[in-house]
Amino acid sequence: LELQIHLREALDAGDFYLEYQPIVDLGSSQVTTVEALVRWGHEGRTVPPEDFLGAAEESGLIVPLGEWILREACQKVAVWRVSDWDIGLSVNLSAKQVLSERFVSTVEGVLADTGLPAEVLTLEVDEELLLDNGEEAVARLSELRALGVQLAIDDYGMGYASLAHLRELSVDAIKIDPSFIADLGRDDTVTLLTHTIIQLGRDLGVQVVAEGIERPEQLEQLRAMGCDHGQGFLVARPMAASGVEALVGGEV
Ligand code: G
Ligand code: G
Ligand code: MN
Ligand code: NA
Repeated sequence: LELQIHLREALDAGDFYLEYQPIVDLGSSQVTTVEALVRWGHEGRTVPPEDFLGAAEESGLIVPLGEWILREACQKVAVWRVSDWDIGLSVNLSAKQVLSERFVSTVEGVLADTGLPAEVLTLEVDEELLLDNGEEAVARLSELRALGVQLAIDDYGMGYASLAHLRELSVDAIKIDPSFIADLGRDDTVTLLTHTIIQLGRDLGVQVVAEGIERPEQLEQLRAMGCDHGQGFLVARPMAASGVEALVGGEV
């Protein structure tokens, strides 16, 4: 409860900030998208999202916090795009946010206010959201997609019935869970599964992003498998907005 009060105060005080992690096209090595990642600057140190998102969900603060994250990131990327940089934005959503009453109109309003074209924004949801909330989640996400934004399934492959989700809901991208990438080339089953996910994405016309690339061999293997996009500490770490500005139009 004390944490929940602190979080409310932090939002009012402007103590949350965003980092951005570049996602590259594995063919060209160009940065195509940045994923916004929230942090809490608290008593001189940075608190990672794992340590406060659960409490923010429980208290419902995730709704105004999520709106702040979306607005802040869309504003930044809209400015970066003015200098002719065709950069996209990916934002993580939590279940409570997606299922909240006004979320679709919030997204619509933020796009209108910031002037960011809808198709430049990707909204990331994880499979748990679909597992736990079935029809309601699918209906809400379909409304969001009808706005013209893109949908991505985050941490893909970890959930039960991963394949079925692709049938219920049209998505634009799947992000392969880092646990697969960690064992790529080291575990034959994982390597085969990763290959299969990439192939599935190609067959369905869905973009595939590999997450958690840390070693050069992983990058090479993913390229050879025809994976579209990559993200991970080897490519680039999450960075402040000023770090992204230094990349404009260039390679990481
Ligand atoms: O950035 P980091 O590795 O610390 O993120 C840890 C977890 O927090 C990841 O699961 C990530 O998806 C989640 N996360 C990071 N930023 C946001 C955000 O802005 N909104 C939501 N809902 N989750 C986020
Ligand atoms: O759940 P989600 O995919 O949104 O989590 C994103 C988080 O994963 C980011 O906040 C980032 O800190 C973390 N991350 C990104 N790349 C790597 C990586 O190469 N290795 C590890 N261990 N974590 C990563
Ligand atoms: Mn994500
Ligand atoms: Na996530």
